[in-house]
Amino acid sequence: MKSYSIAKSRRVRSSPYTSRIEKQGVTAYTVYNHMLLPAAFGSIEDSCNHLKKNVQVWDVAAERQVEIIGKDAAKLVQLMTCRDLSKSKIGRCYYCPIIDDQGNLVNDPVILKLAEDRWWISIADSDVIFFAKGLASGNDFKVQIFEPSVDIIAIQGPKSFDLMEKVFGRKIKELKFFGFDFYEFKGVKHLIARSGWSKQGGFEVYVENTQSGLDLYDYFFEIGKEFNLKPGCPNLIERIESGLLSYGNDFDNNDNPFECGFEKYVNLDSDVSFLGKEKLRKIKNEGIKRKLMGVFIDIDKINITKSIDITDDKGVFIGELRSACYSPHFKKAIGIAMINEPYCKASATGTMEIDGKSLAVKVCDLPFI
Ligand code: THG
Repeated sequence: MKSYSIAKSRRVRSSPYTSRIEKQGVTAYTVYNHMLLPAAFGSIEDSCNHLKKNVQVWDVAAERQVEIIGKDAAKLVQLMTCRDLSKSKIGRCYYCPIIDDQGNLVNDPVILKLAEDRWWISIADSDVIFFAKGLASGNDFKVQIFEPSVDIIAIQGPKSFDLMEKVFGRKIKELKFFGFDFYEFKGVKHLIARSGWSKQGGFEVYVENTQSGLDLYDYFFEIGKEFNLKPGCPNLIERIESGLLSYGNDFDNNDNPFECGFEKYVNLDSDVSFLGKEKLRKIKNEGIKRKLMGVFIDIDKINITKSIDITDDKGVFIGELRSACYSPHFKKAIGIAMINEPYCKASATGTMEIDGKSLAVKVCDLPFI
């Protein structure tokens, strides 16, 4: 396959860590929230194996924050998500589908409650800031909405706990999953959450003091040898095996949260008000007609750049493949597909065509592992 370089510009923003990851051998970027997001450091299979056993430091500055602050901040944040945040606590992260007036998905961020009147929405790849500003303006909410200067470094993998203890001390190991607190590095406090876009365990440092963040980045690699630390990035194979969904790839604004398996984050029975609530109630009562499922594909190399139709044995459309990779764990290709009723159940089968070849597809539940 021919490869191209990416034309950088002000519009395709770099991160504070870009020059570092380029020295460290980044080989592919994607663009996420109008920013460079590393996509590979050489073989993604090797990186996946390394991530499952060791620890990696990732430049995930492209996970941008939308800060909402002011008297009506909590009201606005609640209006945007179908997850009931009325009992939410300061110092906690919440995975929250953002929903529009039609009950469709706008984003699937992690939301951090910094104070009763101050929130960060740590967004996936869509312009939540304009959605928030439109709602605030239309409802005359007393809030300020902006993108703060925050550039996340993720530390992921089973050895992340020992690496982080060495840098921040024993207390960091007491942090609960999706909790956050402030920890000091050389006299500068950093907000650190136990979270990250892998299922291998880890942390995310929300860097506000850029110089200290760069020092921290370098310090990880200074002391990381004993943990076999390597630079990395969100890994396509690991995230598909783990069933971590990607907005824009696996689902988008044409899909609703029930179709995407987000029902546990849809709270229709509480009395909080949010956009699309009645639409979601209707969708729930009528039942969904399709669902995101896992698929095994009978091929050993796959790299898709658009969705691919899946058909039944008569050639009738039954769904579409939206993400895929070769899985070393299963020794075959796996993917995430939106599958119609009645095929959206484990063991259903179909067919797909790639490069003129007809391939057998078998449906399964998510997550794979
Ligand atoms: N970290 C931060 N911001 C982010 C991401 C992140 N913004 C973009 C993107 N990732 C948002 N998408 C997700 C998807 C899944 C999870 C986090 C962000 C996730 N899910 C856990 C799971 O599925 O097991 C836990 C969800 C839960 O609370 O139940 O971690 O990675 N800062």
